[in-house]
Parts: sequence; C-alpha cells; structure tokens
Amino acid sequence: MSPLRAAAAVAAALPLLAAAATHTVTIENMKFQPEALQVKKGDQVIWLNKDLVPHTATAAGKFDSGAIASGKSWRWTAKSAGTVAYVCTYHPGMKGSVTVK
Ligand SMILES: [Cu+2]
Repeated sequence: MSPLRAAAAVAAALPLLAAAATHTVTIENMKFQPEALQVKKGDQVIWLNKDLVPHTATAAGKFDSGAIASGKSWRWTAKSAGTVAYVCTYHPGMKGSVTVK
C-alpha cells in the first residue's frame, strides 16, 4: 500500500475508533447486571465486581477474566460479531451474554 493510501485508510478508520464505547457490567448480589448486554464491534466491556467474593466472566473459547476480586474489574474488547454466553466459573448459576453487532 502506498503511503498516501495508508494514510487514507487510517483516516477512514478514525471515526470508528472515536465511536468505540465502554459498557459496564456490574456484578452484584451474585448477578451480572445487565444480564444481556448489546455492544458494537470495537467497544469495550468492563465487568466490575461489587460483591465481597470473587467472580469470573468466562465464555469458553472466547474470553476468560480469571478471578475478579472484590472491588476489582476486568476489561474485554469486542472484536467479532455474534452473541457470546458466559458464566461465572465459581457460581455456574450466574449467567450473562454479550451480543456484538
Ligand atoms: Cu461468581
């Protein structure tokens, strides 16, 4: 790619970068809130643990936060479209999903 075309490609990508949003899933009372989240490709999702016990946000083969300690958070960038269901590996009854458009 010529330098000029490369510059044009970067310029074309800038509006997308500027539009990226951050969404927070609060983990509280042994629940992911919101349980079903919709985001756009490139957006970031932050899981914030407000419980006193550690939790995870784990989608086999897609993402795995590992233990998120009380008061801590974990961040993931949505890169491909589709719905990803996830659980907390410590409390399998805790379920959530992220739909990436
Ligand atoms: Cu948990």
